[in-house]
Amino acid sequence: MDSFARDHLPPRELWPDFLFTRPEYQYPERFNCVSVLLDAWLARGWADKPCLISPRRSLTYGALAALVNRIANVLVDEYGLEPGGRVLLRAANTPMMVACLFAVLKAGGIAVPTMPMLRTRELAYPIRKARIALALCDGRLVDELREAGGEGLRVVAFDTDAPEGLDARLASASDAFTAYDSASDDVCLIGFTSGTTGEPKGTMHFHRDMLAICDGFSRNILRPTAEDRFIGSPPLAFTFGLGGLVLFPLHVGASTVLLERAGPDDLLEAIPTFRPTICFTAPTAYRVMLARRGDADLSSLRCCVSAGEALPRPVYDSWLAAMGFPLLDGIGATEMLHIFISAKVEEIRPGATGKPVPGYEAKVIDAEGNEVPDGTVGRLAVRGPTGCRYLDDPRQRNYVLHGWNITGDSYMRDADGYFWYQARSDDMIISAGYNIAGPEVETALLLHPAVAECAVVGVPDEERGHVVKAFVVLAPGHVGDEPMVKVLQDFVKATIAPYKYPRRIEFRTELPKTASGKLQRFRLRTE
Ligand code: 3UK
Repeated sequence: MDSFARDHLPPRELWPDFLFTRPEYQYPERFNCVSVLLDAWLARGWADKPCLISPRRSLTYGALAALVNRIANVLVDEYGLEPGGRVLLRAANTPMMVACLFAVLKAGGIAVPTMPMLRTRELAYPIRKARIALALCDGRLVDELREAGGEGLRVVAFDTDAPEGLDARLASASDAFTAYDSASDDVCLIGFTSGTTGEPKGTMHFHRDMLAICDGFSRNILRPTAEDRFIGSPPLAFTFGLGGLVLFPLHVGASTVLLERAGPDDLLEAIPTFRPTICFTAPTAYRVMLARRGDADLSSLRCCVSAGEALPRPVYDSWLAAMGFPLLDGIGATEMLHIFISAKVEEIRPGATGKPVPGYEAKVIDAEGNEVPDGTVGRLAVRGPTGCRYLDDPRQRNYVLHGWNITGDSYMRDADGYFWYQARSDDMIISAGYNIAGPEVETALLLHPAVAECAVVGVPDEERGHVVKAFVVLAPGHVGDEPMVKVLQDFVKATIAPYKYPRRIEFRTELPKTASGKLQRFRLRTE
């Protein structure tokens, strides 16, 4: 047994509190999450039911289970994977990516999924930090990984005809494999944060966490059935995607559509073809889908989850008007594995994120850690069945305070217990004594037809401390000149409280984003 992950968990006193009181979070002391998510359906006689669907290859539950077993046998017999061993995974969202992930977990290993768009430099960090010696990689993406890993990393290609690739080994491997009997608190996943600030952090998650998010947000808020078909954009290396596109569907015996490219235009093309019922993507993608949908037949959809960034009220309103059902907003974090505040469709309060997912507790605190009265803006603190455990990282002390996870978001709770997002705490702008939430100004700007994208930050100013500055990408056909600055400033003043208007506006052709598509406002702030 390789104890590296266990040995590099934070010291116990820096762990968040874990709450398991509700009946759905009672897990046995030992189990392998793959047995519950995959093998259980075969025992039920569902081997022929569709599971993974993709344009190139689709797999039933039975076919996926057999493939996972073959890969697990090769991992153990040929590549010497031991329980606790880390395996880096690199691919777009494909059936083989899912099969490899489950094979690693089933053999007791620890999966470290990475996004296909990461380059050599960005891959080197997780390889070193998580001490990874073995990688399974889509054959089309091996070059940069080999360069990043050097001598110490064995890279095995998959989805390739190459004789030394994984696929060639599978033919002779057995399709039977007994799951490693993991402890419910054995690490099975290290998810690296997308790094809106600083170096990525490795978040460690246990076998029980894979089920806790299914029994949390999915079972209580999303409520899918075996008849549902999932689709969406987030990479499986982003826990938003892992949960929404793999764990949630498999937990209920549903099917899921995996797309290698899943931008808004790709979704608009795929939805009429595959007729999914549930979609997971980011608010910006829903906004673009609405604008470009034309006469695409989206009628198969019954539920759409928005997370990753704040859902602007105008996007919520126009989606509801156009589609007849609301976007389901939820805030999640890599540290928490998935969504912890959201609302059932029938309990949505437009503009608010929602209430804590059953099993989670949330509160709003001040700088000293004291709870503030309802209606006051402060820092969000949460705890529940999942929580932050960074891999060997001093920043654990910033994220966990007195057992509560501090997500870095500013929130306000109303008298009915709904949580209202304000901004990332770093994106609250204090200008001449006023608190201004950058995202609120962005929402106002986005209502103007000339604005395609924007980011609002506070920049230092002698007189006011900070002033509101907007970086704007204009829609095609508009010119970023002085009159346009005035037009947009007047528009914001007429839309929200005038003191919030952007005193400075700079036009750009694009905005800095992370690999998972989030705005990197800190880069604009520090330019
Ligand atoms: C922000 C939101 C407002 C917020 C994630 C769902 O985004 C995810 O994880 P990350 O670690 O980022 C976490 C931060 O993103 N955020 C996420 N959702 C919302 N802000 N409204 C939202 N609905 O600042 C949070 O602290 O990349 C989302 C599931 C799994 C995830 N990992």
